Amino acid sequence: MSRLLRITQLRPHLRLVQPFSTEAERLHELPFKYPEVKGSPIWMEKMRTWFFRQDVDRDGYLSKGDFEQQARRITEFMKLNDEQAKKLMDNRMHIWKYYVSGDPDNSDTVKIPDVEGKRRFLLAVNSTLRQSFFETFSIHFDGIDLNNDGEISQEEHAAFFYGYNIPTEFSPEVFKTLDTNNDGHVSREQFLTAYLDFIFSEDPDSKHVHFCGPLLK
Ligand SMILES: [Ca+2]
Ligand SMILES: [Ca+2]
Ligand SMILES: [Ca+2]
Repeated sequence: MSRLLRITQLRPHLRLVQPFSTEAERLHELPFKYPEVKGSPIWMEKMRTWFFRQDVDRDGYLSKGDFEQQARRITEFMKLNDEQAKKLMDNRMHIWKYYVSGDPDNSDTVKIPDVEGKRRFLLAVNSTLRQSFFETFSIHFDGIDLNNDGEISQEEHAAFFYGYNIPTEFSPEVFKTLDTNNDGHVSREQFLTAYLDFIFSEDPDSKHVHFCGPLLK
């Protein structure tokens, strides 16, 4: 059973549990600075958008094929060489394996329903799984930082949007909200801060509401 599917077995009254952390792990604490997610309309809209963006073949499910397509689209957009393309595909498969971790079945065939996924996701974001979101998003950063220089450039960000089938015309505006020190690059901290805010915040006025492009109604 996949990690997200297993989330359905979590009891609704489950509350956040603060893990052990040190000052040096300030970034790792970010997910726990947000209160319990209630599933407000703005949050549901964001999650609908997030799932839809990852569902690249638009069949209403998240599957391994979607993650393969993301890698292929970015490879095409950035004209990556074979070695870079393989590294990117490995990265996407790493993320996919996280999604289906613990699944005793063939993970190629495991699919996560879009609509059900949001309900399950609400349980997940209010559990200790918050820490694993942080880890997965950090791996995601590695897959967007294609030249491995520790920062996301404007072009790499546009490729990230292209991989999700988000019109790249929206990339520059979103990039500006990520690059909070305005130096033309998005650091891992800036990326994670925005991604976590997108997933855990219910503030409709947050500047990270459009992390995955325009919200889908
Ligand atoms: Ca799909
Ligand atoms: Ca880079
Ligand atoms: Ca920056």
